[in-house]
Amino acid sequence: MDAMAKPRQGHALSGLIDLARYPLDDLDGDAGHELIARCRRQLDADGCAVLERFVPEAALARLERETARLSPEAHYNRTETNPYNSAGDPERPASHPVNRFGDRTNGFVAGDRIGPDTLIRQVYANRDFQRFVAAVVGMATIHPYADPLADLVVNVLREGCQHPWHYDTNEFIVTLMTRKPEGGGRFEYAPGIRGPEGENFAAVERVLDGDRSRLKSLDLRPGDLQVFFGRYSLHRVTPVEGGRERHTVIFAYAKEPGFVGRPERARRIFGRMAPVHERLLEEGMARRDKLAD
Ligand SMILES: O=C(O)CCC(=O)C(=O)O
Ligand SMILES: [Fe+2]
Repeated sequence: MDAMAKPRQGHALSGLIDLARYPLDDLDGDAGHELIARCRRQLDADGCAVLERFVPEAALARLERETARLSPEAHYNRTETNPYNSAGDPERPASHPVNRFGDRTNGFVAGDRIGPDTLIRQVYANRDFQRFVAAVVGMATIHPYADPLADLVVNVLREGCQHPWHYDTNEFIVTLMTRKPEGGGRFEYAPGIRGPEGENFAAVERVLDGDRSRLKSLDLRPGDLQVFFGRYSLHRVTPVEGGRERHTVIFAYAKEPGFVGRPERARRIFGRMAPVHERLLEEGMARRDKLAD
């Protein structure tokens, strides 16, 4: 037995994450530094890092069963959205990206349905995993959300469901695919198509019109972990084909502790609020009342 094997055996995530390939338990060692550097290079290059087979083959069936068990709890919501998640602009032509709306029908299992003993919550809560994600995205520390619905989520796409072309508002997103559909459900993105210097509407319009010249397309497999900066890279998930659902776990972290999503968003995504959202709503109304006086 080599010296490395010992701590791994005892690690909370051993067996669930391929620690030989992804030494989360030894981030300060050479292999840990090399792993973080490799992920950061990928993110620098095009805003996306994929850690293939992050969950090893032997644990995949358990993981897939877990999200399959949770998936009937998904709340589905149907919206039409443009890439900016904003209202359209009647002053601009119908072909303009702000006026291009796509169907976003999506299911989400809320975090309060995902118990502390589930595999995915053990990963989410694990300090070494958090430390690893922070290092990869270039933050000193990251914190689990204080939002009991949006902290850890299973995204369920059944036949015909998709994420139309959009940008994310979060700085980064960490996802783990646990089930792949028979067809479709491909993640496609246009790396760095916009930036702090501008929207680049002309290029975005070309993508929406079907130009694939600057697109990358990922063939994610169950067990692959993805870290993605979605603010500057237009992206989508193509419609799922066939009866097999596409399942991905979304691990949400914030720069600061205590983050809670907006109550309206909770209602839209999960069809309900948690007590913390209700409190926020009441406080907001109380503030507005005061201002009106
Ligand atoms: O499921 C994915 O691969 C990405 C989904 C996505 O773009 C999002 O949730 O904003
Ligand atoms: Fe996204």
